[in-house]
Amino acid sequence: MKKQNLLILGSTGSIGTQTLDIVRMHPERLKLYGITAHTNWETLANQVNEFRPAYALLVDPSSFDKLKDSITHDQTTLLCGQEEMDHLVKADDTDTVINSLVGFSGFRPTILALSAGKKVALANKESLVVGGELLVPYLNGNYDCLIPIDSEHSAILQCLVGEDIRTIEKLIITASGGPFRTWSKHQIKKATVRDALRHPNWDMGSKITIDSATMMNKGLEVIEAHWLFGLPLDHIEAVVHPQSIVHSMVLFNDGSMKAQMGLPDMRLPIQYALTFPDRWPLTSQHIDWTVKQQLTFEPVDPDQFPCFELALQAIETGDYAPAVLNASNEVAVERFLKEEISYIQISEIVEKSLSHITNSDTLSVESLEAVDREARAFARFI
Ligand code: MN3
Repeated sequence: MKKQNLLILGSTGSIGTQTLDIVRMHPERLKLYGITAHTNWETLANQVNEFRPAYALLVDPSSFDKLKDSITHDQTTLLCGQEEMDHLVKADDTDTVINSLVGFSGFRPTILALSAGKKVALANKESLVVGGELLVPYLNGNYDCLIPIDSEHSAILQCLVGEDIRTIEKLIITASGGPFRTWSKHQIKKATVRDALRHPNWDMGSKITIDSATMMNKGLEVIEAHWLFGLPLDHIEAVVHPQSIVHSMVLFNDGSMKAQMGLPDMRLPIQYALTFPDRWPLTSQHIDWTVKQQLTFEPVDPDQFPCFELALQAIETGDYAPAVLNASNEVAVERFLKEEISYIQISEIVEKSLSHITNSDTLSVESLEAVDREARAFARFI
């Protein structure tokens, strides 16, 4: 059997390192062709020494010498800089691009990979949130070329195997509710960075953990589902499910509802994105049905999570609004993590950015990048 050649964009992050766990478990079927990191040269060096991929790329030039000096063999070609990433994405030997870049920077590689006919396993939800309209033409109405790693969307995809898309009544995306689910509005006003980083069920990067606390993440995921599954917004719903066991659900037109369940473990959606529509074995923890289990569901409280509402408004406005939403949120989260602004100012910055920045140009990669820059500059100084 021919091995699947993988290129992991962002191999040193949470999704990247868990993807490498999957590669370790299936050496007979998966081959690491290339890995890239932004600045973390030490972890990248360890990965190069262990896996000996054909290529390794560090975006940050200032640490490139340190990376070179840490490599113990000569089987890997070392590259530096953003432009080289484009070549790796399009390379003949790349079968699958695992895009686990954080933020809007992941959009360009996604569209490049799809246009080059590569399979994309997508953890970078911003690609779809910001540029969904430009990606849709590459999807050809099937799910083989752009496969979500996001656990909710992976759950939906797993529920849809064997189903006719026209029979879908609703997609129901579950949300843990984050650390502030039970906090009053008054308490939330005083929330610190430490409070917001304390996610109850998932261990993830800091950007997405803050997005989970504000529930911006769930808003982005509704937009992501809208483009990925080609359904209008009124067919997509979010529900709070604090145990994070049901990863999402699909309601069909005969009233039947399918759910995909499991203990939270990102390795499952990562592996499924590589094997879809097949399943491979994965050693993991299972739900123990011999002890009492309680699964609960509650509606999203829009008052408590203004970011969720802002995301829905942005996709309803369409055009550049999701790009403004995403860019201003990325900056606001950065500023919150640096303790420059308070927790509630995250949604205020996003709201102000949405009402200030508009653009009437025809949608293109370049115009989205221009709006992204403008929104970032705006969000940085208010
Ligand atoms: Mn998710």
